[in-house]
Amino acid sequence: DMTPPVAAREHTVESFTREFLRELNFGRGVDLDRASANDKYMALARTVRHYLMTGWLETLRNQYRDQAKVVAYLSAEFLLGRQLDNNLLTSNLEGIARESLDQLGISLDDLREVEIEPGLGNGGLGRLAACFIDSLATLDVPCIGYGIRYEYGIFKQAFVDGHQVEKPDTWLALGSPWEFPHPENAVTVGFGGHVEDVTDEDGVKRRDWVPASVVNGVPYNYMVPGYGTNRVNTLRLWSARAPKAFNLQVFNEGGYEEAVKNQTFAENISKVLYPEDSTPQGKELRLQQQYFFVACSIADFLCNVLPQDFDLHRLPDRITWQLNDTHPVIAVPELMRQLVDLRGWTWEDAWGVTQKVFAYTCHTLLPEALEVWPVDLLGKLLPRHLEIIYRINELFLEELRDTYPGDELKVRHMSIIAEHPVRAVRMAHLATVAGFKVNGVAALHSELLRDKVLSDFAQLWPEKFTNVTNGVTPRRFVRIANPSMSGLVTEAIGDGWIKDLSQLSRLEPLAEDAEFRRRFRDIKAANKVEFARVLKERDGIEIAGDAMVDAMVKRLHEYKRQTLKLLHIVSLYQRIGSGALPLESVTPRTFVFGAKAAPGYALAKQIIALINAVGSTINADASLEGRLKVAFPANYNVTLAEKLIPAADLSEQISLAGKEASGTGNMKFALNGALTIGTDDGANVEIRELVGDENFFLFGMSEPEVADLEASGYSPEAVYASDPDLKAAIDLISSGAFSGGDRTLHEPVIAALLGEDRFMALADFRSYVDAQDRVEAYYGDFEAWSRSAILNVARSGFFSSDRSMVDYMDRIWGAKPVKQNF
Ligand code: 26W
Repeated sequence: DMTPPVAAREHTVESFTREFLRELNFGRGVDLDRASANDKYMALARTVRHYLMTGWLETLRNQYRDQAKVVAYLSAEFLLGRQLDNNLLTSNLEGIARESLDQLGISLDDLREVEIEPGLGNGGLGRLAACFIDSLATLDVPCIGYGIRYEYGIFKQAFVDGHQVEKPDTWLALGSPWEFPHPENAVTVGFGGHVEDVTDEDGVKRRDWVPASVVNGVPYNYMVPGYGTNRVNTLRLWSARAPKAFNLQVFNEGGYEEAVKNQTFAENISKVLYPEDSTPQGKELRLQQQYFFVACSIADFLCNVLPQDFDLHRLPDRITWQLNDTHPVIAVPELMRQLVDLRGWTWEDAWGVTQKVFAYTCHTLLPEALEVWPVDLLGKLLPRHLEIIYRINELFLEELRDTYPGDELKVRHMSIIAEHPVRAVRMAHLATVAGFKVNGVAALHSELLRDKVLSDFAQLWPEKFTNVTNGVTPRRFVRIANPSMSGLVTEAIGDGWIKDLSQLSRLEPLAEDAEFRRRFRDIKAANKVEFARVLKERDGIEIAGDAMVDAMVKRLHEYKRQTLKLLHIVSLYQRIGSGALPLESVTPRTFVFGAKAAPGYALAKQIIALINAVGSTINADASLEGRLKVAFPANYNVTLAEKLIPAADLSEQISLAGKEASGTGNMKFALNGALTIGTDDGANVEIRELVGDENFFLFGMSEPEVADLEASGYSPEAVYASDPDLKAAIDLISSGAFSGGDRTLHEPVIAALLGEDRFMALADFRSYVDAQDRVEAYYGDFEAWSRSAILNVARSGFFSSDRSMVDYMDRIWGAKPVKQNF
C-alpha cells in the first residue's frame, strides 16, 4: 500500500491543551496572556482541524486506491455557515475543548462568536448544497463539492432609516483557518478569442479554440467531515488569479496597462457572489464565473482525481456530475470540448459519455428565473462552446422532427436556442437534453416541472424525470442549534436519531406524556429567552422573552409574500386601534422578519422599508402595552437562523401555491417544534401530510385554484373593495400612518398590490387571517399546542438531507457508501 496512516490523536484534555497552546505560540506567535480573541479562535480552529486530518488523509488514500464512484456536486453556491461548531461535533471534541479552554480561563462560547460565517450563497439553493455535502460525508459516500471561493460572499445588510443598505462581506479579512490553498495545482482556463480549423500530423481535422486571455484557478480545499464516521470528504472552491507568465509576456512588450488590466480581469472573476436570487441579470461576469469554476472542476477531475491512464470511456462508472440548477450547465459543452477537441474523440462517442454523466436539479418554477444566455455574449466569451451547443441542438432538433413530423411549433418550443426577444441559449433545455436525469426538489414541484415547465421534454423522455424532496442536516439544524431539545430527545430515545432521523418517530407516544410536554415547553421557553438575549446584543432589539415567536425568514421576494404577513400585522393593529379587537384578547406576539433583497430589486427594497416603518410605529405605540412587536434584525444569515429557529413557535410558509419549489426553512422549523402556517406549496405539502392536518395551519388557494383564478381573470381591486378588514389595513398604510403622514412613500408597494398583485396576496388574505385566528385560539391551549409541537418533531424525520441523499443515490447516482476501517 501507500503511506501508512498518521497516528490518531490522543483525545484527552491535556493533549488538547498542549496542541492548542502550540498553535497559539507557534502558529500565531503569541503568548496566551497577549492573545486576542481572534488569535484564540484561530488556534482553537487549527487544533480541531488537526484532529480531523487523520480521517481526511485516510479518505483520500482509500479513494485513490479503490477509485469508487464519486458524486461531484457542482454548485455556484455553498452557504456553509460557521465551521467551528460542526467540526467540534464531528471530531467529537466539544467536551474536551470546553474543559481545556475552561482550565485556561477561556470561554468556548465566546470564541464561537468570533467566527464570521462563509456566506457563499444567496439562500435556499446554496444552503441545500451545504446540507447535502454534510450528509454525503456522514453517509460515507465519496463526494467532491466544486464551487467558487468568492472573496466577498452575500452582502452584509444594514438598515438606514429602515432602508436596506448593502455592505461588503469581508469574511476573509482575518483569514480563514479552515482552508488549504494549493496554488501549485492551479488550472488554466481560457476566455474569448476565436476558433480555427487545424489538421493534425496524422491528417485529422479538428476545431481549435484560441482564447484571447487565460485565467488561473487556484483550488482551496475544505474538509467536509461526516458525523459518526471517520470519512472526511473535500469541498474544492476555486479562486481566480492572473497567470504570471501571461502578464510577463505583455510586460515585456511594454504593455504595463494591458498587463494590469488582464490581472484585474482575472481576479475579478471570483471577487464577489452575485446577490440575485431568482432573477438572472445576464451579466457577462456571471457567465465568466460559471465557466471558470466548471472548467477548473472538470479539468481537475479528469487530470488530477482520476488516475493518469484512466480510460475515459468508462467515465460514467466513476462519476456523476450533479448540476445544482442551471448555473453550472456550461459544463456540458466543456466536457464535449475536452473529449472531441482535446482528445480527438468522435462526436458520437463523446456525446454518448456526456449523456451518462450529468444530472440536473431544477430549483424553480418562475419563468423569469430560468437562465438564458444571449448567443452574442456567449459566443464572444466562449466561441467554441457556442458552436458545440449549436451542434447539440441541431442533432436534437433532427431527432425531434423525426419523432414529431410537421410539428414545428413543438420544435420551436423545445429548442435549446430561443429566438425571441434575442437569440439565446436556454440553459434548462440544454441541461434537460444532456442530463440522464432531471429532478425537482419537492413532490409538487417535480409534478409541475413534468406537467408544465418542462412538459414537452417529459413527454419525450418520461423516464428522465424524477423527484427528490429536499432535506436539511439534523447535525447543524437540530443537534448544534438546539442542544437542549437534542438532550431531551436523546434522553428519551437515545442518540441514534442524529444519523437516522426517522427514529424521531419514537417520540410520538411522548406527546401524550404531560411531564415530557412540560419539559419540551420549558426548553422552548429557554430558547426564546436566549434568542431575546441575542437580538438585544446583536441588534439592540428588545423583545419580550415569553411572547409567541412568529417567524418569517427567507429572501425577500414577491412570490414569498412578506406583504401578506405584513397585511395581517397591520390589520391586527388597525382592528385594535379601532376597538374592533379588544387588546386583552390578543396573544402577545413577536413578529420576526429576516430577509435580504437583491440590490437591484426595487420593489423588494420598498417592501423592506414598509415592514420597518410598520415595525417602528407598532413598537413605539404604548397603547399596545407591548403585546405586539415587530423584530426585523438586519443581515439574517445562517448564524442567526441557528439562534432563531429553536426559539420559534410559528413558522410562516406563505408563498402563492405553485411558486415555491420546496423551501427548506419550513423543514428546519418543524424539526425544532414550531407549527407551520402555510399554503399548499412546495414541501409544505409533504410536511402537512406527515405531521397531520390537525398539527398544521393550512390556508389559501391550491395550485389548481390559482391556475383557475388566473384563467378566469383576477381582480385585486375587487377583493380590496369586498373585504372591509383588508381595505382598512391597506387604507391605513396609504394614509401615511406609518410614514409620518407621507402618502407617497409606500405608494409603490400598495400600487403593486392593488394593480396587478402578481402573487395574489389579496386573494389569500381572508383565508390567511382566519388561519391566524385559529393559531391564536390553539396557542391558548398550551397543552394541545405542545402536543402538536412534539408531533411536528416526531413526524419530520423524513426531512433529513441524509434521506435526500439516499434518494439521489437510488434514483440518480448509483453511487454507494464506502465505509473505511479505522
Ligand atoms: C440569478 C439567477 C438565480 C436563479 C435562481 C440565482 C439563484 C437561483 C436559485 C434557484 C434560487 C433558489 O435558491 N431557489 C430555491 O432553492 C431551494 C433549494 O432547492 C428551494 O427550497 C426553494 O424553494 C427555491 O426557491
